[in-house]
Amino acid sequence: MPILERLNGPRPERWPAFNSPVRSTALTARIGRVLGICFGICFVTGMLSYYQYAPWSWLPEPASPVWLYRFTQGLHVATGTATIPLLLVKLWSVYPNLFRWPAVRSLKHAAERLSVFVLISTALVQLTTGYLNTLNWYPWPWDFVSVHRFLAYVLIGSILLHVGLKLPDIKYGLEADLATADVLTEIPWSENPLAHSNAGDVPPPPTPALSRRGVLVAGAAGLGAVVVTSVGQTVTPLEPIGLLAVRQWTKGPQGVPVNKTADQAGIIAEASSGDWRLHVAGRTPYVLTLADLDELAQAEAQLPVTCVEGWSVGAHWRGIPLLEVVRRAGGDASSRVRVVSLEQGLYGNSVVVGPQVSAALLATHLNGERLNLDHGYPLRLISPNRPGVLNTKWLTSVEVT
Ligand SMILES: Nc1nc2c(c(=O)[nH]1)N[C@H]1C(S)=C(S)[C@@H](COP(=O)(O)O)O[C@H]1N2
Ligand SMILES: [Mo]
Repeated sequence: MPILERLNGPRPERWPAFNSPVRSTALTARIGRVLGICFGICFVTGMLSYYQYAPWSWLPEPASPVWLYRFTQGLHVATGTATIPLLLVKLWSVYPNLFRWPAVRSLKHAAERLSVFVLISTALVQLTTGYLNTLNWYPWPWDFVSVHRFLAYVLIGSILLHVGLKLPDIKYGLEADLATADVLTEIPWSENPLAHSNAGDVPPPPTPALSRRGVLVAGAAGLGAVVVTSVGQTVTPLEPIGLLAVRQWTKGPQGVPVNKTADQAGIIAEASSGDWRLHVAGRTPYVLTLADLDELAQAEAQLPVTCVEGWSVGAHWRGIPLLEVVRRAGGDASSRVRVVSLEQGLYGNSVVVGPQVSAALLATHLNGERLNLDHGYPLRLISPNRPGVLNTKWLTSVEVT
């Protein structure tokens, strides 16, 4: 069969008897195309998120559109979640290949199998840990952010290699009709070992209960169900059916979920003390009380809180423009500003530069009420088009340089 030799190298001697005629290159290629698009979007939006998380000093993140990070991170989590059912259907559609014999038929075939092994193992770890991360659950000792990024490079590299090596099959599969016989995956009945096992009357191959089109429809339904029940964490109208969306905006005080409570941060006493002051350091240092802040807090803004873990919600804020605080300390829109929390540690401070200095707010009020202690009372940073993790809560000082 020349086309087979051309596409797949030497033909395997033995084919698994359990290979269902529902599987075909046309089916696998179609699932693979959607899976590839989802992986691609997930990779690009993931890289964008890393940039937002730690922007390059020569390219500070823009302050508008204010919803951009909310959109790209929502897309990242939605496409990442969508790849889970897609990957499972894709694996189901090809796994009998593992049982073809001989296991390695040429150098190209060996390289192909190795890249597939790396691809599958990386994808399974990446998707599982990524999904657990959206649940705000980190049951492992390593640093999620760096491991997630490292695996993303390995995964996208092995996908590109896999696509490159499989290009002729992909081309054949996408051009092939879904309904017709497949020279790459189907065992001609005459060559099937089962057909020769008992001489005489051999029953024809069983008619599958599900068509290939049926598999595609079932896969699309699985993808749709998973996405629709998880995007409620960011597409707020879908919240009521958010079975898989754990972080729901109705579940937090003042209509906004809380990632870390004041109790967990261990700052309740200091934050609620009457002695609280905001210390501003700069060319002309000064101190503000909460009463001073209230007098100044006349700016209002509609800005979303967008957590890297995938939930986001629009909110109405009132506070002081950061730029005003900076100017009083002798700085200006080009200053580098560091806001510092009462809470020490990883999320205890945030550096604001570039367009964000003019766009960020030091908020005292959320959705028409004084900030709840869990949302950062007495004062927090809120900035547009930035990951939530950079919007430091429970501020104690602002450093202008
Ligand atoms: N000091 C401090 N600020 C913080 C955090 C924190 O753990 N400590 N969590 C951040 C994260 S991850 C997010 S998503 C937002 C969420 O704000 P919220 O809890 O008011 O919704 O706060 C950010 N600010
Ligand atoms: Mo977050």
